Formats: sequence, C-alpha cells, structure tokens
Amino acid sequence: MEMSFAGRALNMSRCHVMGVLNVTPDSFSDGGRFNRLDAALLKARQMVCDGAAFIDVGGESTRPGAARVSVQEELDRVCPVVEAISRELDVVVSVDTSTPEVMSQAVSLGAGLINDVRALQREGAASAAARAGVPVCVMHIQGEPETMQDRPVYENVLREVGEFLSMRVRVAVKAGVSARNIILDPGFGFGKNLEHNLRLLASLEQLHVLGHPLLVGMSRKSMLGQITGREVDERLSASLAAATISAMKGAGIVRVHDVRETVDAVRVATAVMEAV
Ligand code: 9MG
Repeated sequence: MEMSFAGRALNMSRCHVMGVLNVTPDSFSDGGRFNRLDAALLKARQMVCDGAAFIDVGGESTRPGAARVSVQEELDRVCPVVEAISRELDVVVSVDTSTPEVMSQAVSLGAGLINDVRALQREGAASAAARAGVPVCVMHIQGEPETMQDRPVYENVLREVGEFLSMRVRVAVKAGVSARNIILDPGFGFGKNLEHNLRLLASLEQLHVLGHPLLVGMSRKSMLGQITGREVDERLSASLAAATISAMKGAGIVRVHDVRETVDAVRVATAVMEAV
C-alpha cells in the first residue's frame, strides 16, 4: 500500500501524522503577510521536528458559520506558504482546499496532496485534481460548512457515508484521478452529531472495504468537548485517545494540532499492532 506524494513514497498501511497549519488571518495575530509567512514556516519546522509526515496548509476556515474567502485571497494566503515549506522542509505538503485554482497552483509549487473537505464537488475541482496528478483526500460532508451542523440526519450513518464516498470515488475516477491516488475520510464533525461521530469511529475499520487508505481528523473537535466537557484548548488527552483509536483501526493518516504528542501515541499503537 505505497503511495507517492510528489516524489515522496509512504507506506499507507502504517499510520502517519498530519499537522494542521491554518493560514487564515485569525491564526497568526501579527500584522503583515511577511510576518505571517515567517510564523507559518516556524510552525511548520517545529511540526517536522516533532515527526509530522504531512503538513496540511489551509487558507479558508471550514468551521460552521465561517465566512467564504475569494479565490484570490485564498491563493494569496496559501501559495507562499506551500512554496516555502516545499522548498525548505522534508515533508509532504497537503493543500486544504476545495477551490480548483488553489489546487492547481499549490501543486505546481510543490504540494503533494490535495485535501478537499467538499469531496471535489465544486465546479472544476475533479478535473483540476486529475490534472494535478497527486493523491487526493475525498472527505464526506453532509451539507455545506456554513450550515452542516444545523440538524444532520441519517438513517444509517456508516452506510450513507460509505455510499457517498464510493460515489465521489466514481466521479473522481471518471474525471481522470487515478483510483490508486484516492484517500477517503469519513469527515468527523462535518454534518454529524455526537452519536453519528461515535458510530463512525466505532466502525471505522469497516470503511476499509472501499479499498482506499483512510484519513481521520478529530483533533480538538467539538465531539471531544461534548464527551469530556472540556474547552477547545484543553482537549489534548481526548485528541490523543481519538488518534490512538484511529491508528488501531487502521487509519493511514491522522490530522492533528498537537504533532509531538500524537506521534508518540501513534508509535505506541503501531508497536502494539505490529506485535500481533
Ligand atoms: C480541513 N479539515 C478540517 N477537519 C478535517 C477533517 O476531519 N478531515 C480532513 N480531511 N480535513 C479536515
């Protein structure tokens, strides 16, 4: 199960850690773009030192209620950071975007993975991903980020998430994305309540029948706040538990904020699985 990300080959039957690098204005409190680029690079360097195999660079917040940004603004936020990290660091740069122009530009600047929380549903996204030629993470979402948490409804969340992902794989392949370049993500918190999220996590291994590596993101999410009663900046232990469970259930990538601690947790999970 080897996958190549812009020339970097990784064995996806093991679990890798992806560090989150948001480059939205609220992520770095200082003023100008150059300071923000420096701050992003500093953070990226630290995540690589801490053992991240991927850095996920995103310029548009996907939180419920977040405002949309223009294509130009997203390009301006994301491209300099993708370029600088790709040039300097030994890591796979992932671009967190649903915008075809950002996918194309970021890959031309060195990104090795497209992470699309809208599963290539925006006009032109599937063909841009196909032309880019790098692996793509296709995530399940019910609705749009602005409204997805209003009242999500499923008859059978695992079946419906599986069907949606299979359908999006077919669309991507038809557009020219290689099936061997597709990673799937059940989309924790994207149009799901706590019960839906827990059902999905409890049955995560069943999504392997789709035949693609899995990416999982639960770090600091509100589902963990609902379980523990903790505020967002107090959810490290809960996030580590979620990453460990995901790794034990065969996730190929866990997307997290706390790289150093998660790398240790995933190493323990991997050692246990390899001892069987
Ligand atoms: C950008 N982003 C935020 N949460 C995410 C998740 O759970 N998965 C993926 N693939 N991307 C996410």
